[in-house]
Amino acid sequence: MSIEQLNEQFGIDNIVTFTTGKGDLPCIEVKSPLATATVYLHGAHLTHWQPTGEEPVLFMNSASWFEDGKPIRGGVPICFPWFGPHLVDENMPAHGIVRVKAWDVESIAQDNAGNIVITLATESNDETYELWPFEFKTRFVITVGKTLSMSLQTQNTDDKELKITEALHSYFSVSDIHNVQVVGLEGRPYLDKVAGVDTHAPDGPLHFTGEFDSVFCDTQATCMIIDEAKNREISIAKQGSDATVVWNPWINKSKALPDMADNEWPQMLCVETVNAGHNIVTIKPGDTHAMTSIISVTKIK
Ligand code: TA6
Repeated sequence: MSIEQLNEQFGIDNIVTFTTGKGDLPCIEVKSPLATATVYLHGAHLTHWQPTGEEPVLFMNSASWFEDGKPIRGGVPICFPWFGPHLVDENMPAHGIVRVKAWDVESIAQDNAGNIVITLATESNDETYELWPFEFKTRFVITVGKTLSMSLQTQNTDDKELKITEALHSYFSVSDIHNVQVVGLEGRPYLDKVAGVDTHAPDGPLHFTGEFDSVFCDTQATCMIIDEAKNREISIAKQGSDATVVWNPWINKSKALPDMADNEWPQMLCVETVNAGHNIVTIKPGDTHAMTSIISVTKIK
């Protein structure tokens, strides 16, 4: 559909507009009294969310690609139907197959509370079947308001079980990674992917002094990013998710990533809503599984 057709069918006057974004990719611009947001149809990728009266909550990297076939780096990449590298074939794309697909718009509406509810969808086809031989339909429901809700809903349209791992790989904007902390994972066991060891979090909040890439399994906890310099706490609550990943690439990994600016890593922190590691999701034929991340921001003082 053209931008004009998308606006005709799904636009909401002065609040929801389809436009041509970076890389000439089509995107949805939300400007409501409650918040602003930007969602690219490429990968159903939310790149911006800013509640009224707050600074932008998501980090967008200035060197990100905005190209067909390549993932956007920043905002909320959708990792599905696998998280991380493919378990057996290193030639397969990292983090699955849908973050580089063009998703379709299923509906856009304003609810009674003034939130904008955007439903995007994608489903299996010959191309995805080559990469992952299963039939599925996945919807991404984004509710944009003073709070952000993102729900990844996967329906098994196959006649055999689906086994998936998945993530809402959210990049948050922070003042300086050296000066923020994460609460909610105290004392929990995790896989430290940098050191390659299983270990335990400290009893207190997480602090960051170097590259941090950790998978916390078996946790449904709400996490908080405490950012005193920005006078805010970002709450990451979740449903249908049994793992949380925390990531900052630090200086060397940033330099090694071709689509990451060298000097922006201090301003980002990923706290990801995940099912991965041994937290694998099994979906029976005909069933639907939902994983939801609910983001809210409060002032510290
Ligand atoms: O979620 C953390 C992680 O798995 C890291 O290991 C790093 O690979 C990051 O995702 C980014 O992955 P990407 O494929 O987007 O470069």
